[in-house]
Amino acid sequence: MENSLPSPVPKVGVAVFLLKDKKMLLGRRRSSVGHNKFFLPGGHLEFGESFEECAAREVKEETGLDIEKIEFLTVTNNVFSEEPKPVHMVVIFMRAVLADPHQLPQNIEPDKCDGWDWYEWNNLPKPLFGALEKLEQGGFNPFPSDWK
Ligand code: IPR
Ligand code: MG
Repeated sequence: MENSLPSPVPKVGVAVFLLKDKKMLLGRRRSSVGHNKFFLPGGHLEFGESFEECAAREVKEETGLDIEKIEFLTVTNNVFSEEPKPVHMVVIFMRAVLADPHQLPQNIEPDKCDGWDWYEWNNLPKPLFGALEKLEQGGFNPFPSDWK
């Protein structure tokens, strides 16, 4: 029998632009992929899940927040060859708002994130995780055109 390791396969992640006033929620990652870089709440798509279900579940698991008006925005294809081991991640970007605007984010998974805070799109903390950096540098705007 041939003694070879299975080939790595691309993974699917869902990230959420959670919008509030002129800001969005970001945290500094403690996970091995994107360690120390700022990114949106989100995580891996589970078997059978819709993008909307994944977005709501990941935001709840990581921040304790309930979200609504969840909608698809865009997708990026990312190969992180510089990570401890190479990772190929297709990231589905969703947009959402707080179900109750008075909710406050909690850092429910402190092993994965330093903490959550609200940042303006034109004044984001650095360094950004590559998938988000790509969108920012490409001039992407996650806010609806009629956002007040
Ligand atoms: P989990 O699923 O643990 O939240 O994974 P993650 O935060 O490393 O997310 C990976 C997919 C992201 C980059 C959209
Ligand atoms: Mg996550």
